[in-house]
Amino acid sequence: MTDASRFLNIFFSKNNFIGSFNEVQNIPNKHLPECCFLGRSNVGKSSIINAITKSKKLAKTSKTPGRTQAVNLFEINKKINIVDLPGYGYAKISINIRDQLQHLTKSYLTQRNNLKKIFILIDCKLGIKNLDIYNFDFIANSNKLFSIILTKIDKNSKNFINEQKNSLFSLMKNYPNNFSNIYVSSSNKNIGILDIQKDIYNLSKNYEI
Ligand SMILES: Nc1nc2c(ncn2[C@@H]2O[C@H](COP(=O)(O)OP(=O)(O)OP(=O)(O)O)[C@@H](O)[C@H]2O)c(=O)[nH]1
Ligand SMILES: [Mg+2]
Repeated sequence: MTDASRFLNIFFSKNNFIGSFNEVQNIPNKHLPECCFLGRSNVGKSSIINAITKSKKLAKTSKTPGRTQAVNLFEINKKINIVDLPGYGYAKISINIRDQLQHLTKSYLTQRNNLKKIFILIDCKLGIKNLDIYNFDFIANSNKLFSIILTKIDKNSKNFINEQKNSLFSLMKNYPNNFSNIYVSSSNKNIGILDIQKDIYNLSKNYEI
């Protein structure tokens, strides 16, 4: 383990769960910079938060899609917030709840002023869906920054991962002012987690490590 990864693992393991919120105005900790994890249900948002924070059960994960149904706020080292958002695109959730969750997510993305960076997760095997593109457009129209994380790459070949990455890079030409980076990750195998930790750490500071 390198010094940088040891340092970051210690930084991120000082974490705590602040709460689950259904109204944006009730979310505390506005004084800290914040990043959030957005993506389809079951893409691995809660799992990657656990991988980043080196905590097995900080964010609740599930084999059943639709597990996270509120804005869940975690504070890291009293320096930065991480937010786990409800997933989208899960057909078995009632239309009523789906509308409520969509409204909550949209208000969060547009009204949360300390939100510095949005990580949009895409399941590498499934690739981009219409709802993902809808979210890229929505975020670009809200003048926010985002990076993409291709998840669960332990299930895919190197060639396939590169093809997915390249097609995403072409699509990102449409978002020159908002898109920053593409990460490839596996929470199960701890792949790509260090680079995401560095990115989040840098958001909590104004300099690069
Ligand atoms: N193979 C593999 N499976 C993963 C990985 N990350 C997550 N999973 C599995 O994918 C499923 C969903 O993971 P979650 O982290 O709960 O997904 P989520 O995006 O938070 O889902 P919602 O809360 O429903 O939106 C679980 O069964 C995880 O074990 C990974 O890197 N590789
Ligand atoms: Mg979840």
